[in-house]
Amino acid sequence: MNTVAARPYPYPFDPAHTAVVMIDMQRDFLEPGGFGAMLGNDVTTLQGIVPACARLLALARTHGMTVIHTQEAHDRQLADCPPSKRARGGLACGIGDPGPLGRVLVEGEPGAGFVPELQPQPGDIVLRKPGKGAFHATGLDAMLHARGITHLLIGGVTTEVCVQTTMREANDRGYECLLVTDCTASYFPQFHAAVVEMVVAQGGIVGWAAPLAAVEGALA
Ligand code: TIU
Repeated sequence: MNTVAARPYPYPFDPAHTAVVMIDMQRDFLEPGGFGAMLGNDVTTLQGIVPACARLLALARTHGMTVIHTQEAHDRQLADCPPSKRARGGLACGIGDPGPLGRVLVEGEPGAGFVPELQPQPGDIVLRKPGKGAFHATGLDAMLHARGITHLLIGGVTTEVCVQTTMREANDRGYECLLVTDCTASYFPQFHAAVVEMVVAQGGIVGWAAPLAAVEGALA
């Protein structure tokens, strides 16, 4: 067992039963011209976490943890995109429409791909998901059970949308989750801070939170 100095209290985990889940580090959310920008966001607010995310992925591979990259993207016919999701926001260029990074939030398009620094490596798992939570309409739960994974180290974007939704879904399914606080970011810094606080409040009602240095310290 390794133990992370975490909030609200120490987080014990066994790397052999732990997955790093890197949520949606895609060009569509981090680069100009993608879905995040179409929603009116300043995408540069997310870019600062990329080096820490790369370190977390490298650490996971070194210690034999399962690495999962999720990707919010729809099939090319948008058959898995609820009309409500496509209509939301009344965007001039929305989900499925042609944009500077290809069709917005569609699999196989440049925007759906991961940022260059965080490309999946051999042995990593890539999980496409149509929703904000990584458990909705995916095989993630079965995949984790099959590998004996009980603990999740979670990073990616955005903290209050896909990251928080996934962490709550995982918590309800019995996974012990640690939010790696400097490996996740929001377009709204105040939302990021609020999520960290609400996760660890009430005795860790959703799970634990700690910076990457604390995870590195636990594995040193
Ligand atoms: N808009 C926003 O903050 N996020 C998303 O739409 N998806 C993810 O968080 N991946």
